[in-house]
Amino acid sequence: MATLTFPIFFLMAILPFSEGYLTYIAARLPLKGFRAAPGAPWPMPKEWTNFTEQFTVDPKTFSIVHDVDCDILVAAEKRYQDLLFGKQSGRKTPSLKQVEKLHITSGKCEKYPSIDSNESYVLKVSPGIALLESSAVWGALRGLETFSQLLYIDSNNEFKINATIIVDSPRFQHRGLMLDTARHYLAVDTILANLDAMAYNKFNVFHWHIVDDQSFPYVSEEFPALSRKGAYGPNLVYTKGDIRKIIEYARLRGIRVIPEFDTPGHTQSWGRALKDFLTPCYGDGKNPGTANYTSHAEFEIVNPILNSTYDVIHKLFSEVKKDFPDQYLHLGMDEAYRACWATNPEIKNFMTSNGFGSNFTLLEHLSTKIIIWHDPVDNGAEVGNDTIVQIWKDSSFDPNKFKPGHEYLSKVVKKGYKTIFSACWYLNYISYGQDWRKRYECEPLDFAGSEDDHSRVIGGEACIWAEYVDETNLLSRLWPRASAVAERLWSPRHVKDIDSAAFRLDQQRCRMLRRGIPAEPILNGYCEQVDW
Ligand code: CP6
Repeated sequence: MATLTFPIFFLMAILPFSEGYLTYIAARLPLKGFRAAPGAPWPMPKEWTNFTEQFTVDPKTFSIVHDVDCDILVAAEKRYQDLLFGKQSGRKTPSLKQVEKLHITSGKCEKYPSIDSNESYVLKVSPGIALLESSAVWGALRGLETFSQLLYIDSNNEFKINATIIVDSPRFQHRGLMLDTARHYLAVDTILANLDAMAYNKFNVFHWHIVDDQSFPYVSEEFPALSRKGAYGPNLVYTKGDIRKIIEYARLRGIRVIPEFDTPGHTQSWGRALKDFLTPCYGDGKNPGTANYTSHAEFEIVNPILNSTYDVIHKLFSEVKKDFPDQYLHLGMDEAYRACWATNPEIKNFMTSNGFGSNFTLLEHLSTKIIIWHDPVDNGAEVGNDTIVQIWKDSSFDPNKFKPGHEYLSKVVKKGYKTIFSACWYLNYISYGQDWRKRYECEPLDFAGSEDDHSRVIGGEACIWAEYVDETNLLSRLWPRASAVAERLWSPRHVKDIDSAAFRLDQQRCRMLRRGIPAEPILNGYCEQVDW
């Protein structure tokens, strides 16, 4: 902390400020008279020093320049030239001292973001010029987004920006958002729009729950029948071209794409194309949970005995691995209703001698890293010790208390696994009023544990299961509710003043609206300058 604070005060001393300054460290209350400081960023940076001196920005002459050769930066500059001024590039010529350009000094130009990407940056807005410095291109992307948020239109109808110093880096490395394209198909354009919204909120992982019981929209070259028989329709699929487009769009925004092919449960749609792939459940082994889903799943669990099962999984996952460049694959493993297997004596014996782990041995050849839901670990299975475990259960079936799921998190962390927390961020649950507050107040590290235990929580994910979601409501159901999760995962732990957050979030919602994301309202009132 001390080493980071020093350069700030040093810079404050050398920047020429005519009107003195006012410092906001993250989470201070906004200025009196403002509902939130104009140009307030979301999520809150680690250190934000917002001075009172203002500069104008002229849309006609402002430019962004950078000094490393990087395709990601070239594309980002183009996007942000538009995002900065929107439809208002013809605003009247400003009068005051200007900020004429944003100069980006970014280190390494890496091709794909990864779990180790460095997203830190420093941003200084001073007379004449704004400087954005980062050691990798990913920080430059985050800093550009912040810069765009600092801009506001004042009562003179001019674009303004305050003298500012921001030193920023994320609190958690994995900040994900999960979409489910199996319960309802989502058009590629909707997924791209959602990636835009993710970038506006500094999310960096798109977890794509692509197939499930209800449909199989992934087009496989190895097994074309899977989507031919398992998708909702011949056009309601994702081709190789669609997938490439989505991954490229995400890459340019510093977002990883991690596909989930959920096994051994949730595989009913696979069974439409693959004979003997699934095993029937008998008697009491029928999944009691199917009542919650749209279709009854009598044949829904992978048959773990047959060699053909492993052959399919191996070939399919080899193909998936070629389509998706990320180091990680998500294998699901949630809600594999083990009582089903237990009702079949042959399978029961097989599982007793081979266990849940045979799936993993099989995938060693693919040299992929693995994420799973926490069910197998809860059931006592040992999974590879570099497996990342995602927590979803939240005891919400107990109506008397809102239990955000830390008991599950703490158990898994104490077994030594790295974890991703999602339990309190199931955005498919909706309720009347400001339910973003509950999401905002959920603190992942709010459980008793050592520093080591806490360090194994590598981040979290907002999840939107799509039984009741399709293109008509996805974006407005997610935004700005997911923004609450974004700030919890990016900003320092002490950023938790919810009343001041409300006004900044309202601003962020209006910002998203201006940028074409139909984010729902969180407060009464209206958005100014929606035509910006
Ligand atoms: N589908 C899959 C689901 C759910 C899970 N896995 C789910 C369970 C409970 C709730 C919401 C979604 N629909 N494949 C659990 C990870 Cl409340």
